[in-house]
Amino acid sequence: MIELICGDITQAKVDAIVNAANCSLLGGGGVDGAIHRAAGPELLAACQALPEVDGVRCPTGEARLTPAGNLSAQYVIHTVGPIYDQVRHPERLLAKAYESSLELAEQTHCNSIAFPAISCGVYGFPHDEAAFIALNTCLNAEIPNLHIQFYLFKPLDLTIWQHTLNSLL
Ligand code: AR6
Repeated sequence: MIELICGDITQAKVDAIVNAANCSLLGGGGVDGAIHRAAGPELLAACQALPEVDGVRCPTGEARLTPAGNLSAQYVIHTVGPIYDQVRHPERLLAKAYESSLELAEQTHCNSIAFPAISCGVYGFPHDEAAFIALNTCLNAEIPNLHIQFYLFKPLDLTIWQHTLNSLL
């Protein structure tokens, strides 16, 4: 089941909240900053404890799991979407970011997960294209009984996601 919500993802009542992070997993602006502020310093400490190679804790398209600090969720799944105009196949990497996050949710037996619009902020992904990839990937994931929420921050994004979901169903 996919549910579309206009609002702040830090308020989501789900097992896992997905963070649109950067490869360092050390925080940033946008939704990443909001999640770290709401979760508190325990989240940053959990990220710092993850293995890193040359400062990279999570390559683009992959995902990593941590506890969620002060958030009501049990886990934060940190994933890294592509910077739209800096990679050859941004659509493949965006789909992979969603797939990697869903795999971690399944492995950890989550019943519910909340996604933001990965790469749709400073990473510059066109929102209609991103909505199609996000929703199509989730619809094809076939994880039984996983309740998937999308938190769209801006009303216009909610409209785009709703329109895209209707066209895919
Ligand atoms: N709840 C839900 N969505 C939000 C929230 C929120 N509280 N705040 C912003 N958004 P962005 P990216 C939306 O830039 O493009 C960070 O600095 C926002 O309107 O957060 O993947 C990281 O550290 C947009 O639609 O993520 C990386 O360096 C969407 O979240 C970089 O930004 C994603 O925007 C990642 O860039």
